[in-house]
Amino acid sequence: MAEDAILGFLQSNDEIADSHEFAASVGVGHTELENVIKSLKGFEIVDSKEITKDRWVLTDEGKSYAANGSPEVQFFLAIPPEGISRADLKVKLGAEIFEIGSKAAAKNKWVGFDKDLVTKKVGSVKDETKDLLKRIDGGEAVADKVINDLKRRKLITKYTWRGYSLRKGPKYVLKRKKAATDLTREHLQRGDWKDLEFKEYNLDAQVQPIQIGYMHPLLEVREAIQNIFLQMGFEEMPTNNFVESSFWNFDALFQPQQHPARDSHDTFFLKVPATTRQLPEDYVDKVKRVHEFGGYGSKGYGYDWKRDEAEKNLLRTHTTAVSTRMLYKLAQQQLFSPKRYYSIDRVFRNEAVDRTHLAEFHQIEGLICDRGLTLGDLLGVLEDFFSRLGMSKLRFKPAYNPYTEPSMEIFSYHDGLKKWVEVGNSGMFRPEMLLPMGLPEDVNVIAWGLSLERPTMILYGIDNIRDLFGPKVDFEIIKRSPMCRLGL
Ligand code: FB9
Repeated sequence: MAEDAILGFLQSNDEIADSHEFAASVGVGHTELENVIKSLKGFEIVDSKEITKDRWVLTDEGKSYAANGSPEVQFFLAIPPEGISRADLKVKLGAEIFEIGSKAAAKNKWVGFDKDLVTKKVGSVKDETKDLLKRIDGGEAVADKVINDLKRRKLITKYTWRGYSLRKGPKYVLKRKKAATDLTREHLQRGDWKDLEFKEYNLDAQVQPIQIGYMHPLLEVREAIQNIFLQMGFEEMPTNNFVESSFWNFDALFQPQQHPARDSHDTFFLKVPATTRQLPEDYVDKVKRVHEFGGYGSKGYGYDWKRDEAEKNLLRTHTTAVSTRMLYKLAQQQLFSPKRYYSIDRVFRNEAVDRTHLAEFHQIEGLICDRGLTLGDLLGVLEDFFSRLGMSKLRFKPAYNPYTEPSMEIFSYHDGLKKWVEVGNSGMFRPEMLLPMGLPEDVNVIAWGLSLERPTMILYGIDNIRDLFGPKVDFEIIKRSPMCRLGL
């Protein structure tokens, strides 16, 4: 109906100058007319120009004065010939009109105040404010001085009127062909496809956000890094045990029982169950001996190793505890076979928390177990692994881990941050860790680790770890987070 009205009017008129007036004349809402205009413009059936007009409209207060008179006139007209007390006049007018009206009426010298009595001082008054408001409401132009005064009193406000002027477009028709969105079997059968107008594809149309699941950034990066390990021939270790014994988390890695990391200030120990139920006894004896007396070329630590210390349960402080279990299991095989293992899972450390650190994080760990591996192999696999993460320039710095020798911190130059960034730690597991397991003497293990949170926060530009992990994560961030694109 609106469309026919527009096309019909333009057949015999050059222009529809004001879409608001036209909408009113055909009895439709301007929004409905606006939608029809946009559609007709999209098919070039009409040309439309957006027009804006600023005009003054009355505020709610202004409308009330235009209807009931200005406060000062209401104040004047409410005074009887014999006068009236302030209190009675306030009740009659209401506090707001009384307060505003009394000031303006006194300023205009229309009224007098004798103690509590209010009396008229003139016979009649003219309500100029009301007249001006009614003229503005009718669209009449008034002097700027008047506008400024009424605007200051918040009786009028500026309204920007948006509308359209319309003319025939290059593809004007009196009656638009039905716009089809799909070519159907019926169209082909009937043959009326020849007369159909097909809607243009609007490739810029904003699609409705679809309510689907969204991958958390950590899971995006985890999946990408898992794929890197899998492409490099690594298999995943079973890390589905957050609770570990101190034996597998520390002792089996040749980490001495006095090591500060084993203190409750750095480690979460369990109260229930406080101790592990079973350990591989013959292996425990070998671990005990290597700590106390050494062996395999090592002099050990020379302290009394305590089993009850090894039996304490804790939340694993690193996934290397799982790596140790896997290597021990590998060592029990009759025939040694080389392995490449990886894991990405949560570890827990009782350390101070801040914007980038929580008491837990996801550790990424890779290890290769084979005969004759050297530090060169470690450097090579690190170059390969990190280059797939998009980090080609690596530098290595000697470091210390209780269970690896040599050990190296890994640094990469980050072009975005324009600085060298520590991207992980690495090393070769010590013989005191590997030989008590029963691995052949010529077998070495090269390994490295990094966190999942650090790369994720850098890749997604998140500077507070609480925006990434924990109860305060904003799901909108997750919905908006792009796919993870490593290595670019
Ligand atoms: O992840 C770390 N940094 C990092 C990694 C990637 C990255 O990518 C960006 C896109 C460019 C950016 C930064 N780090 C290791 C280094 C530092 O962040 C460090 O301050 C914090 N470290 C954690 C532990 O700190 C309590 C990160 C975590 C870490 C450290 C060491 C290991 C694992 C995780 C390990 C190991 C290891 C060593 C030898 C044998 C087996 C495992």
